[in-house]
Amino acid sequence: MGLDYYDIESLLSADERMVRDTARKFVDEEYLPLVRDAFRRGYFPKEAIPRVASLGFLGANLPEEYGCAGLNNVAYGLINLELERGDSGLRSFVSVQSALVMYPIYAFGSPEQKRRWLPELASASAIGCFGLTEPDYGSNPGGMKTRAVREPGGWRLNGTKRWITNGTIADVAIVWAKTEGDDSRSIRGFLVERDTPGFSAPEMEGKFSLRASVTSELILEDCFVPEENVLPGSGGLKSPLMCLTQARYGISWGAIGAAMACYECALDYARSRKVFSRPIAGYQLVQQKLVTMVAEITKAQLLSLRLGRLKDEGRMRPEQVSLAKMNNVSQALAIARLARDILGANGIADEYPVIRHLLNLETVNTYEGTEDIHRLTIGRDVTGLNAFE
Ligand code: TGC
Ligand code: FAD
Repeated sequence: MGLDYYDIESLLSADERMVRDTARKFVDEEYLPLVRDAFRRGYFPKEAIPRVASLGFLGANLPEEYGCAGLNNVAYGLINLELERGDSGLRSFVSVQSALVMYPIYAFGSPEQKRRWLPELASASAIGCFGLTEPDYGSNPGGMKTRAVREPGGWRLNGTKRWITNGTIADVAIVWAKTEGDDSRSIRGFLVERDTPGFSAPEMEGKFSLRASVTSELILEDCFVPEENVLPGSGGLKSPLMCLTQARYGISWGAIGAAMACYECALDYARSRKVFSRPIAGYQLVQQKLVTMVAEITKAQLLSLRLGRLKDEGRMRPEQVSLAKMNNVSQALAIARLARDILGANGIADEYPVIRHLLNLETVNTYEGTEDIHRLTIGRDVTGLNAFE
């Protein structure tokens, strides 16, 4: 079960607990044995993909008619928590497939696109990626340079996307492009299939974070995309931002899992590690660090659970998601740093999961909107003044 200082367990339904336990068992028995070597050598353990799909974790909160599990958003959040207790790269894989590929097809796709792609993506017969960020446009995607120009029967796409999770292994990329000059209101989503002439997705090298995850460039050189591959319901920057709201919701839960893994490791270590006369857990300075972790994890658990209940009631606002993503990830990162410190020299060794989580959380604090961007989003909401202009 893990750290549960406020008996949050009793706020969960039997179904939610069952889903959580299934994800926990998968991570403990099947994923943790793979991830240390994968992180060390820098690859995503793809052998886990069929299991993740067969357990119903892909698009888990989308309807059963498309081959999905039809779970509520709290159960979906608990899956994210457990997967990221394993590794942020595993949660990233599931987040991208679910919230950034299946969700936009579900929300903006034609009936044919939904019938074709959603069951394939749920079963992992197809893998997807989401191309929004560009080399010069990350926090400000409205400035993107990627263009789609109309042609008979479809569109001609040119541009480069960078830092794209799953890119190299994706069968389909959701690519966001402007269709009229430099106007962000003209942004639309395109389903670019892997074998499209002019499309390539080289993997990016040299990451010290999310090493057990595929991160890629997407290069589009005169790619022809047929009309039936445009997401007909997409229009304007708001469409990709709506997808980000879904993914950020899951990340707010996921970060708690990484924090719990770090806390539990630090607590075990502090109880058994003797320095001077006794276990370091008996020293006040170490207890202060552990208590900070307990307090921040408990607050994050309550924040995400409340957010999930609001989402299930259809009352969740994007700015509330910003608060949970900003708080939970930045606190998880602070917790990972405290845990690393408690482990002393062992804190930098991959014999323990802490340094891996710490390095991963540096990415998680940046992607899906940096901590600063979420702070300014909340600032705009409470003051009515826009700091982005
Ligand atoms: P702005 O004028 O604020 O908004 C344009 C329109 O969109 C609406 N909107 C949202 N709708 C839904 N959800 C949200 N979160 C929304 N945020 C804004 C807004 O109401 C407006 O609607 P309308 O009807 O008036 O047109 O746009 P802006 O250009 O001022 O930008 C605002 C800002 C900075 C907050 C936004 O650009 C932003 O969020 N930037 C951060 C970019 C980001 O997060 N990129 C993530 C890329 S994907 C990724 O990182 C995947 S990692 C996955 C993994 O591996 O797990
Ligand atoms: P910048 O926008 O250049 O920001 C640099 C710094 O400036 C940050 O500290 C930022 O907070 C700060 N800053 C920016 N604007 C302001 C402001 N107005 N006021 C104050 N400070 C500001 N993107 C995708 O589209 N799809 C993916 O699948 C994906 N996966 C990713 C996987 C990994 C491993 C990583 C690292 C990134 C991924 N991203 C993905 C990209 C990610 O979303 C961007 O990196 C992120 O949005 C930040 O953009 P940037 O890196 O260009 O930073």
